[in-house]
Amino acid sequence: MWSSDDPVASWEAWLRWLMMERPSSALERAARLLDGLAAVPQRFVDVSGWRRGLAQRRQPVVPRIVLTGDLKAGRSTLLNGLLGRPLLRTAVRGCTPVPVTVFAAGIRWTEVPPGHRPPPSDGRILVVDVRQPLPRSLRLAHHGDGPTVLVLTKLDRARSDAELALDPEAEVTEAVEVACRRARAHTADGLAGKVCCDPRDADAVRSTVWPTVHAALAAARLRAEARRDQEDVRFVEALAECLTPPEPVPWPPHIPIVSAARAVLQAGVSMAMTSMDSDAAAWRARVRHVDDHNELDRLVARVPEALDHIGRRAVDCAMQGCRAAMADWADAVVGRLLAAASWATPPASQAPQVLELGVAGGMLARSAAGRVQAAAPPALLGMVRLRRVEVRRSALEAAWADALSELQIDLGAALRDGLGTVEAALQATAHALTTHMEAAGQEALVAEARCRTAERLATWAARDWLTGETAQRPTVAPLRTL
Ligand SMILES: Nc1nc2c(ncn2[C@@H]2O[C@H](COP(=O)(O)OP(=O)(O)OP(=O)(O)O)[C@@H](O)[C@H]2O)c(=O)[nH]1
Ligand SMILES: [Mg+2]
Repeated sequence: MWSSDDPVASWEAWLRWLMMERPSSALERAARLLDGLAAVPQRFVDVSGWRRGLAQRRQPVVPRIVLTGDLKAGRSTLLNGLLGRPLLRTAVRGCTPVPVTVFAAGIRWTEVPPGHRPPPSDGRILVVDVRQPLPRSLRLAHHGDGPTVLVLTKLDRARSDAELALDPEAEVTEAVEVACRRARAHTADGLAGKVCCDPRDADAVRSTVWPTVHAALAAARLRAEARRDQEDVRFVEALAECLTPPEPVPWPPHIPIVSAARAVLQAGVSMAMTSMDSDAAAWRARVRHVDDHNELDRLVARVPEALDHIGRRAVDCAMQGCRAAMADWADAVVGRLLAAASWATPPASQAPQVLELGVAGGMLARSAAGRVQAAAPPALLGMVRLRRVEVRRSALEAAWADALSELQIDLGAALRDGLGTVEAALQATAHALTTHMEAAGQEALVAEARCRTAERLATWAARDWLTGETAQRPTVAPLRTL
């Protein structure tokens, strides 16, 4: 059998064992195959699931027999009599309103009241009250092409009903014939047996009805066995199909870089714009509360510093946004790589390559600052000083808004110029991840290849067995060179 110490040698031993000891039935072969596959490490077949299925297949065959007929004919009483145990309730008034199933004597018995959808069956017992033989329109459980046994009951009642007739026995015989005719009309290939009885008399049922039912049920058992054989064949065919190895996944898988780079950059630009909006709004709020020239002068003097701060922070935020988006992207790439390379272990860290967009936020801010100061110069002298402070303030606010929107445009354009840099960073990250996965998976890959080869050979051997055909020997890479 397989041992992880020396897989090649033990695989060969296992194969020899597999090939030499040919079991007789398909299920036995499947069982041996599953035992063998269970010992192969890293298999792609769910052996335990198949084993469970196999265990179910090995349960004894259970024929399905349906008891049907008209209401109150004595089905439950008959079944109790046949089995020698009071398994079903019986009563003078109707008491089996829906189908009832019991497992007894290796058979699945189902009592089906007329008019109910019948379960699939291998044979049928038609229980008929001889005084009320099945009406033509009655919907009965179908016999499913299995044998039908007719059991006529309540002959004692029929006899007492006919007591005053000229020839009571002839009248009962006539009733039996009518009942048989009607029963045949409800059966496609004639009756496999017919018997008259009082089902309440359990001894008589065992001695007279059971032999007839038993003889007819032999055909039902054969049908059940044939059905089981078909299911077994389907099981084995499905197993053989499942043993076909999956298509190999191309390696390395394609990783789209250009679209990813755009998305990464866009994430950075959005972060930058959001940061500029909030910083600019905070500065505007400060300007709005100023109501004297000196204070306004001080603010105008600090415009370059404020814009420089806003520009630098925006670039920092852009970098943060890009890095976060790149980290998410790297996670997704690792997921893809892992899906393609089941043999590889994920890298310990998926940190993307360092990204430097090289955008100088401060420099862009300086040129904007000049425009703001020109619109609202800090040092106002003479008549200009007499202007109302609100007028100066609104000029400053307008110039600030213009400068900010220009700064945003300039910064956005400068960031977008960095697309090539982002692409290169993503490319480098993808390359690093792929290389890592390849290196980490080298050993596992060799083991996997051995297992695949082993499993392929097993499949080849197994299919030969299972299908009974001589499968062509697969081309297998020499194990020792892998
Ligand atoms: N006199 C007489 N009574 C019988 C005979 N067979 C059954 N019975 C009685 O008829 C009644 C109905 O019997 P069940 O076995 O419940 O009949 P069923 O076909 O299962 O009836 P439902 O399931 O209720 O439709 C019971 O009281 C039985 O004892 C018979 O041959 N002669
Ligand atoms: Mg009943």
